Amino acid sequence: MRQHLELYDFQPSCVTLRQEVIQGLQKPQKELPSKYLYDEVGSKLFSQICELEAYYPTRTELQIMDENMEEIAALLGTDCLLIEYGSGSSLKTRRLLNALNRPTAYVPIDISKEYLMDAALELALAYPDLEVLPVCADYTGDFPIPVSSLQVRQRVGYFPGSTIGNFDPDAARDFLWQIARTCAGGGLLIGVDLKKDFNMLHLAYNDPEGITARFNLNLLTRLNQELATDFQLDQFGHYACYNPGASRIEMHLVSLCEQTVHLEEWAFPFRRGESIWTESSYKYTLDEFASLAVSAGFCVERVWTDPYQLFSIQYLSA
Ligand code: AVI
Repeated sequence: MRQHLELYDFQPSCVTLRQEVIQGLQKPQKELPSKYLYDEVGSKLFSQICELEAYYPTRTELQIMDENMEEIAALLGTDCLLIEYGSGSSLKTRRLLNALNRPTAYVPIDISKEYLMDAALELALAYPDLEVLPVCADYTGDFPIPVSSLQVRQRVGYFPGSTIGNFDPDAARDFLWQIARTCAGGGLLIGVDLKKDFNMLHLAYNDPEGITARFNLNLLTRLNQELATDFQLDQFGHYACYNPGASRIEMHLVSLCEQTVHLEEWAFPFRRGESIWTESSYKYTLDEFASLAVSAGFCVERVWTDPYQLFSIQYLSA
């Protein structure tokens, strides 16, 4: 058993966060990158979202996975280096690792260092024969993938949860292209959320328990803590709606009054009702996603869905 895990640390600095916040709050439509929703508290809140009745993607993806695990494992084959982009709690990974025949190494990549290390350590203890190589990074960035000390037959990317939906289409293609290069000769197992009834989508991002609202507002708490901004949390509200023309959920933080927020010498005025756009979550048809995957250099090998076609898991070869 490996008692100690080496961390490959490429965590973006506070300077990057500060720059992106200043840039984003100066835009006519204020915006903040959704990756900053995932500090330690945000990651925990997101795990709670995944348990919600209203949030169908997680349980549907798990159900599809469970029903098709044998076939999925057979496609991935033996002796692979599994690279998970945005590993979070690595919950789905355990099911995959249980089914995989002799996975050799696992590279979880996440931006939240504490969360990553906790999850990686738990996994290393649960799978003593697996080489766990945690990487703290913004997974869309440029960083080297650690080399396994063991014999690896192919690299397989794992990107569940339809996190690809949080990328605008051009950025999604660029990111998939980057994975296709990293995993050339192997493939990518990816979860993709599908277009559906608008009301179901609305409920998933406006849960009655208010966890998604807390997740969204936590971004402002984080900025107050890490950059000493002076956001008044009770003066902003969570707002999420589906934009059918753009095929995406848009999540915002809406200013409930006229106010000014400060970051050092910078002042950012808000009108009442003006919002900060914090996240997009694109929904695809199977054909739309196939075009995207092909344009990024992948070949769609296999698609699994649930009986209501709410969600899909796809294996793309690179
Ligand atoms: C991580 N990602 C796929 C989630 C989604 O559904 O877009 C993030 C999320 N935002 C609010 N609820 C869940």
